[in-house]
Amino acid sequence: MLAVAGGATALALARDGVDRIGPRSPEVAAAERARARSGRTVSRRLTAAPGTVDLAGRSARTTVYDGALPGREIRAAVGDRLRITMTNGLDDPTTVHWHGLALRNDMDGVPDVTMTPTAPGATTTYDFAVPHAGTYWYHPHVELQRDGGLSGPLVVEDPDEPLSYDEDVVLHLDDWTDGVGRSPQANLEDLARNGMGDMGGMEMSSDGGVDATHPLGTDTGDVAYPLHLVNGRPPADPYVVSTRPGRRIRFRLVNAGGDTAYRVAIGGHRMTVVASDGFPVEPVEVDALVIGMAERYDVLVTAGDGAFPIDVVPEGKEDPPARAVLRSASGVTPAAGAAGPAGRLLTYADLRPTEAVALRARKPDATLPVVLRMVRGGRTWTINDKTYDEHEPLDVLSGQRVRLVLDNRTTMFHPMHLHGHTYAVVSGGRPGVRKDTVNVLPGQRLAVDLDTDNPGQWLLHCHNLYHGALGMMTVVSYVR
Ligand SMILES: [Cu+2]
Repeated sequence: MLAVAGGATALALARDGVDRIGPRSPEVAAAERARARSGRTVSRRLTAAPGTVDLAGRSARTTVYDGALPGREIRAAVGDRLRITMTNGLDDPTTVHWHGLALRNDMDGVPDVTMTPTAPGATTTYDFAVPHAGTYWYHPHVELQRDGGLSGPLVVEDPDEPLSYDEDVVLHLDDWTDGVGRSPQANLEDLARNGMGDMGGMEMSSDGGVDATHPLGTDTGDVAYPLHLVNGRPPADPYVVSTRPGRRIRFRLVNAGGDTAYRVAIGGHRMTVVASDGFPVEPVEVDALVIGMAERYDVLVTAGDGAFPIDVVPEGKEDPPARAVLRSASGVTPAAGAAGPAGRLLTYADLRPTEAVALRARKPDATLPVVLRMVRGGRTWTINDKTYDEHEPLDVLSGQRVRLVLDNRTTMFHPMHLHGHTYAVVSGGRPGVRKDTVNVLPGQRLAVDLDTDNPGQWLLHCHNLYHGALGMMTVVSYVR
C-alpha cells in the first residue's frame, strides 16, 4: 500500500519551533463553547465494515457503513450536538471526516493532523456542535477508503428555513469500481507508476481546453469507472423519486465521487439553485449544472406530470452515465439524454451569496499563495512544490481575513477543499459565493477569502482522491 503521510503533521507541530494551535488546545475548546446550542443531541452509531452490495443484480464486495450504500443519512438541526460512535470493522485504521462543517478541530477526522485513526476493532465517538444549516456529507479521511462505499449525506436543517418546499430528497452521486472493476488501490498504483500516460496534457492547449462546452477543460479525470451511481443505484436499477405533479422538491446533490465531476439535468424541468456547499445563494434558474468532486448544490424543482429522467453524466469522460427517475404519474420513463449542450448551464459567475451569509468586504490581513502543479507526468501532484509528506504549513493568525490564491499551473481542474471553514470565492475583487470546495480551472488563479475564526490545524487539499493521495494536500495552520 502507498503510505499517505502518516505522522507528517504531528511531527511538524513540534519540529519547526512555531507555536501551533493544536486540536486539543484551549482555543479549540473555547471556540466550541462559543457555538450556539439548541440543547438537543442527535446520537447515532456507525460501523465501517466489509460488505456486499447489489448493483442491479451484480454483486460487489466492498466496504460500507452499516451495510448500506450510501451510508445512512444523518439529519440534525442548527445548534444540535452530534454524538456519533463509529466502530471500525475494517482491516485498516479509519476516521470520519464531516465534510464542510465548521466544527471543533479535534473532531475533524484527519489522521495525525487532528486525531489518531481508529484501529481495527476499536471505537471512536465524535461529539461536536453543528453551527450551520445545509447539505454536508461524511467520509473517511484515510487513503482510498472513500472510493469504496464509505460515505453518506449529512443534512443540517434550519429551524427558521426561509425556503418553502414539499419534499426534501438527497441525491448522493458516486463513481464506482470497487468489486466490479479495477480496485481503487490498483488505480492509484497505476497512476503512481505510469502517471497519466499518453494523457499527460501533451495535446492540450495552455488553457486546458476550457470553453462553453468544456467548462472544466478537456481533461477532467484520471480514472475510468465502470459504473456511476445515484443513491447507490446503477442506471439499470435506478433510484426513483416518487411524487405528485406540482409538488416542490428540494434536491440536495452531493458529489461523493473520487475522480468524476457530473453534469446534472432533469428532463423537462428547470432547476432553481438555492444553495452551494450548504450555504444559501440568491436563487438562479438553470437547465443543467456541473458539480465537482465534494461539491454540493441544493436545487428546487416543481414536479411535472409524468416520468422524467434525472441525468447524471460524467463530465468529460466516456464512462456510462448514472441516472435516476423523477416520477409523478405512471407511464414509461423517457430515454436518458436530457443533459445536453442546450439550455442554460450554471456557472460560478451566476452564484451570489444571500445577504445573511455574505462576507463583508475587508482588505486581507494576509495573502497566501497556493500553487498547484503536476510533476513527473502526473505521478505526483504538489502544493507550493511540496507533496503532503513534505508540506510546509500555511500559517495563519486567529481573527484575521486571509486570502488564499489558488494558482492552478496544470491542465486539469482541481476541486480544492478547506476543512473547517466556508470561504468566499473572490469575484471582481470582492468576496462572493460561500463554498468549502471550489473547482479551480486549468491555468486559473482563483482567490478565496476566509475569516480565521475556527482555530486548529485544517487540511487544504484537492478532492480528486487520486491527486490528494499523490501529494496534493497541505495544512492551514493556526499559530499563536
Ligand atoms: Cu486535483
